Amino acid sequence: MSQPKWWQTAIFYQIYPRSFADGNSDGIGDFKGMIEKLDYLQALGVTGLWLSPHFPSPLWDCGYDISDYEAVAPEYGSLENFARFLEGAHARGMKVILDLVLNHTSDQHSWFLESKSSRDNPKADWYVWADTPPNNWQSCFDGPAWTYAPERGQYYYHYFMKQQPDLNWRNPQVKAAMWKAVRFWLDLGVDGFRLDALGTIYEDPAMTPHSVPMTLTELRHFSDNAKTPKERKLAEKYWFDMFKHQWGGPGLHDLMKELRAILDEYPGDRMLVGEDDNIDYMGNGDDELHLVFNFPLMRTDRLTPDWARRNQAERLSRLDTLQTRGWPCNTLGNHDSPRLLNRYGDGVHNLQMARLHLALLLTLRGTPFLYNGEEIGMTDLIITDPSQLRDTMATWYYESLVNELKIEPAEAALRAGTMSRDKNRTPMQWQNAPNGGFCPPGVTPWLPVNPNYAVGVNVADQETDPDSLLNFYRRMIRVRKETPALVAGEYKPIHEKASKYLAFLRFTPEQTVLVALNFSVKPKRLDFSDLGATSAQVIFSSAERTELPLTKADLEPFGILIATL
Ligand code: TEU
Ligand code: CA
Repeated sequence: MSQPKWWQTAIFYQIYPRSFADGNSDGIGDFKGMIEKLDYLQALGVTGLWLSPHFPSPLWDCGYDISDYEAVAPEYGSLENFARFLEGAHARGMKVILDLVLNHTSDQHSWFLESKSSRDNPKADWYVWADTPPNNWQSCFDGPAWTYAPERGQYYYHYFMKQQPDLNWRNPQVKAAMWKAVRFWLDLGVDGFRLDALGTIYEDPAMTPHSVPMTLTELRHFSDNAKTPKERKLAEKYWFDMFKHQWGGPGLHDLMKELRAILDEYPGDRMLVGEDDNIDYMGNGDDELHLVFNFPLMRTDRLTPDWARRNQAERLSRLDTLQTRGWPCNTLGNHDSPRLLNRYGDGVHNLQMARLHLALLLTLRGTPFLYNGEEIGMTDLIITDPSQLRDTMATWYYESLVNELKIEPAEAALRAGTMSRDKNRTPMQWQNAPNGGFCPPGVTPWLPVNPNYAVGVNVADQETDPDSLLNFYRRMIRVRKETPALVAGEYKPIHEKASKYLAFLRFTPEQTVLVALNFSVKPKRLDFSDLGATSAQVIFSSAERTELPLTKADLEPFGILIATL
């Protein structure tokens, strides 16, 4: 492989700005706090930071409803604070990519306020307007996708919530305005962007109605109650059928080529990663997105050797078909999904499994993305008081369960709290102190802090404990960075019939590494003599060992073994 690019060797860490570090004690994360934590991030060993939106927003979608693309939300600080943060990250060898929300703006953005004011203003055609709803399309957040604007006497389209009107990307003025914002941040030295929901940018021009015999509420409730594989399969089909005309419309490849060309004008290999798993959006591998996420790896309640093997076979073979051989990108969590400790744990061995799953993520081929808080084992906090929810998707669901489906308020509150993304966005837990050390006692954080900060789930307690999850993450990240075969080596599965353990090789011309991961609660004695070597040099092991007799490689429950052959 020619000299790898920075985004191929990087280990990314997603920062959710509102919940990461509060520098001015108002209960809301900000850049001053983030600057104070740059040394912590450098010590963790991550080399790429992805910031969820830090732009001004009325917060209907916690920042993904942007009202000014060329500014910093005042509660996070100033453009000057942002520049200091970027400078501090670069000084510590960390790159920074921003969240670029192209599909929609906030309904408080000046563009939308002008567009909806009449039918003939200069921005009248910057959004998707219709005299009456042309179809039964739903939003994925809050019911019908067409909302009436009395000022204009027409309906506007929104794939997400009504406070997030979709831009009309067939209008060249929209593109010009957004590319101006892209250049604004690239000129400041930002290293690239994570493209939010890019599949939703273009809808079906024929406006084809969906064929699902349900409203969004009914479908959410049906999914909630889907228990048997048959019901879950039907729910999945309904979700696909309900929205398939609203994303993936023609035009996205040309748009991504244009955006890529802008980034390629800048020095330093500025990078684009799409919030999508469609490898088609990488173009020939070098003319559209640099990366798309391997979301299929996450789409399971249980990570098993067979699941991982099949996922890698499918993804890597597809990436290899691209003209310039696409680069993989793996993740197990983000601000939209349950925290990985809960999601992939078995309820008994969650901490051991979290270590195993991190080892999987950091030994697979491709760029890994971590989510803030996973390194200390943060878990979901189910908020059962609807008035404390900040995720509008959840508050809407609560109200529609109670009002539309007449569900008992207590049950509706539990369902809403469980589906709410607030559960995996609670403030970072820095110490065993009130509010988890996120903000001072007496200050109310914007979301409640998970009380498990008091039982070891906090940075300070784990910093000083050599056996903590935090120090495991640091060791695992260091091993990954210091092992060329793990960074850029090829991937070759071995022992492919093994159902309880996953074993594979990662290799470059200079180095071959054996990775063996025991996904079972039972110890395993493995025999790798088929590799033609009798012993191997351990570079990481979850059990105390230095030498490794390959004929009798003992792996303890959820054991991790990485060795050079
Ligand atoms: O999410 C896009 C997306 O995939 C959502 O439809 C997702 O399924 C939803 O969040 C439920 O899990 C991006 C952002 O990651 C998300 O936080 C925003 O709410 C959304 O776009 C709108 O900007
Ligand atoms: Ca759209």
